[in-house]
Amino acid sequence: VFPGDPTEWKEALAAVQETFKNDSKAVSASIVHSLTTTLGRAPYNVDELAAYQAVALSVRDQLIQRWNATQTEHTQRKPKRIYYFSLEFLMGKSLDNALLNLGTKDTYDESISKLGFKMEDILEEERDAGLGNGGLGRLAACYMDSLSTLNIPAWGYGLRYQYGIFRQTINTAGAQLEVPDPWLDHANAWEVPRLDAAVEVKLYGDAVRYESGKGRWTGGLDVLAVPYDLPIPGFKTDNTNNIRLWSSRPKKSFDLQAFNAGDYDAAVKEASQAENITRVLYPNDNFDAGKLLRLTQQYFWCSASLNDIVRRFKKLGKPWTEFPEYNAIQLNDTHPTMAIVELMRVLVDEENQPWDLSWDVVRRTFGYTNHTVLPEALETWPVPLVGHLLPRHLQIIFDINLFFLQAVEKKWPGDRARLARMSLIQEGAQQQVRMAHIAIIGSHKVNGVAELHSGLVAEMFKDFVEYFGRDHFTNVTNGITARRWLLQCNPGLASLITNKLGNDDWVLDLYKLKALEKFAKDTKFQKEWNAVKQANKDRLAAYIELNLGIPINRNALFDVMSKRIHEYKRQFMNILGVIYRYLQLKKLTPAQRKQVVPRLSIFAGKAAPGYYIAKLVIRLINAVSKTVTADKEISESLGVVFLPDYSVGVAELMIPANDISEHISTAGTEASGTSNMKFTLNGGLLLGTADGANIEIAEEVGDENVFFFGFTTPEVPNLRRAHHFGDSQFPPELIETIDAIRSGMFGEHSVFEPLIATLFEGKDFYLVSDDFTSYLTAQKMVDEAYVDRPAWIEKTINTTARMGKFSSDRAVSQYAEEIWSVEAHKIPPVA
Ligand code: HBZ
Repeated sequence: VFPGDPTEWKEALAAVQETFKNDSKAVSASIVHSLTTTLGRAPYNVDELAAYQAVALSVRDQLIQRWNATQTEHTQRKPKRIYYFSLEFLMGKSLDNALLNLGTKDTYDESISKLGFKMEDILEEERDAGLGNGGLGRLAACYMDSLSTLNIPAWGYGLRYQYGIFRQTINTAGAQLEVPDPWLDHANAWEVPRLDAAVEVKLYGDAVRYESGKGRWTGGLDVLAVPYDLPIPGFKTDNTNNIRLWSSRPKKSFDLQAFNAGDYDAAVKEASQAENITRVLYPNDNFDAGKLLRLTQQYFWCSASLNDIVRRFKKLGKPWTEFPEYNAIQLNDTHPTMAIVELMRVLVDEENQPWDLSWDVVRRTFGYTNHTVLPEALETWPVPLVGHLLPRHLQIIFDINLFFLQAVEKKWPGDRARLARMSLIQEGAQQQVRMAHIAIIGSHKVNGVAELHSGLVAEMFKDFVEYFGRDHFTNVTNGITARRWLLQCNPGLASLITNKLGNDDWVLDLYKLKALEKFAKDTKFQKEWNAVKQANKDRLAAYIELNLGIPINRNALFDVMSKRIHEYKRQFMNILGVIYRYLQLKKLTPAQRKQVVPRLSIFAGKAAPGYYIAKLVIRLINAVSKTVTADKEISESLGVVFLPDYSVGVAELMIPANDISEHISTAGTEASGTSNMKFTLNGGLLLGTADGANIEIAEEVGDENVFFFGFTTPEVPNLRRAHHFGDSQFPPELIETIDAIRSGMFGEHSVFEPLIATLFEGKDFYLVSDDFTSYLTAQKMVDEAYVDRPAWIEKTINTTARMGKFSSDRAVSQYAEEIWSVEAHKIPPVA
């Protein structure tokens, strides 16, 4: 339906379509159009940044066309939609990904070079969208890519932080310094502001209860939530989903009365309070900071997003009982749990629905994904804090709890201990709201992110398993998108694979890589495979030399460990292993040293700004790097590098260059891991513990192709007990290593004493001393295996070939089928 003259509309739309043709003339015209109009540049005055922005705007226009077509189709046909609620979307750069997904990269390449630029340089101008901490945020980004590719109607909902994850710099002492990341400073070409679709969100105020669970929330502070949309293209489909990010704004810009009375502070107080909500991403991963501003972010986001969904649903004119037939909401960890309470409030208080009906609607709508079993990461909020910010929600939480505990009591009469364990409220000096409990009872499915982890989740919440049945809990092993994590980041390997297999079907069906197995022993193919690896290593080496000034031996075995710095992930054990290697090398004669496989140990990752021990690990790595780099006797055989400011962009450079990657968490602590999948997909071998998805990777690629070591999850409690009672022995290799640190070999040792103390006074909670010897043995096996080049390359080919399971397409399909009951809905071709 067109608002005016249909012919005028149709001709105008056709003319617009004409500018989106996939030929270099049309593309040049659209780039130059953006340059000379929107960006206001004359041809003599175009630098690379402006060229990038013009290209991005041109590509964005195409995405918006598809976005419009997708949303129009969905509005008309009303398929069920999935809403992925995530406080983090770690998107990285968008241009290259969009060009590959749209299939227009070659055309743009041609046009860009005719206009006098290089694609490579243009791509480099883009800033990473770092709206996430690590695995959880990047998983959300991979899933959005798969949802679009699989033609599943889906929206992501998140926050538009003004400052994403901090930039990490390293000072001369080797310590991490945090620098703000004002990523929006150069306007963001990928977002579409929707000022007309802003919604109001209420905070603070007072609440009253009426009969039968109903109540009313009054007073308080109203803030505006303004949506910014990011169109998310799929691969080889026109389907273009949406990520809607909310930005907070004051409802009224300032208080004129206070201003006129000369009280300037008060005049702007409310305004800045509102603006602060989406100012900055909390830089913790796997840790609950428990701050009022964080809870405010969570509620602001949940309320705005639900409001949006409810508004859309009401337009359908369907009864509330059918809400779950049109909407599925997936909670990415407990961060969006308030959405459960908010939907109850909307249904009961505002839509006047009965309590039981509302609770049933809620439970059929939500699904909850758990990403951790670490106790320090499980969210709880002090009851007084919740009552202060969200008075009505606190009442609703207590009411849900009352009904729930009555039902538990009915099932297990008199079991007071069980009631206390299952309550939504944890008793103690200060009452706390347990977000995981709300998420579990307010959802129809709870899932962990790898087989082992999902088992641990079911153990941790065993009361809930007994109450709801084992079916309430399930597993969906994580996955990664092969579009970004092979096709885009490793074009050399991607085209080698495509040429060998005769097509690029593997991009849409990663199991197709299996066909590579039959070439694993083929000498010619091995040579080509290895040449790609070497080129990727050369590229990374050049980057390190340029940025850090550390000379790199390109023939070394590249051993990469990049992820957030955490005690449970045990970067400490890795660097202790590196020190031990260094000490052994020092004992050899130059001739003997020549026999040893040269090794380059590369580390990258950010530490939470307040995480003292993690920051000491970074200092130790840099201290070791400094000593080893300065030791000319050793530099051929060992290199140690800490690459600063790990990000999606840096990962795209490091991952294709790995010979091995390390995933060495204490058994039972890493929920899944996803970089383990990225590294192995890119022709590297996995060195790891029996933890998270490592176990499933080993199952798929074969035990003979991974290097596993260390104690297993069931053994952990006994080992910890032994440390507690002082019954554990430290292996001599570890003593030798610690002595070396204490000798001052890596600078003033007192700096590192608190880190060393985690092994002693800290009772070695993460069991470094227990796993150290087997870790060194595994490293030795890596060295030995690497010498036999054909056998090594065969292993890496077979590994890549068997990674099909770890595609996010498989994971998302599983969610769609087993949790969301949502089907693909292909839109008609756009042009
Ligand atoms: O989620 C990670 C897990 O540690 C990792 O094993 C898993 O593969 C990945 C995807 O499922 N968890 C996180 O990344 N968690 C966070 O980043 C986080 C951020 C803020 C929080 C808590 C956790 O408040």
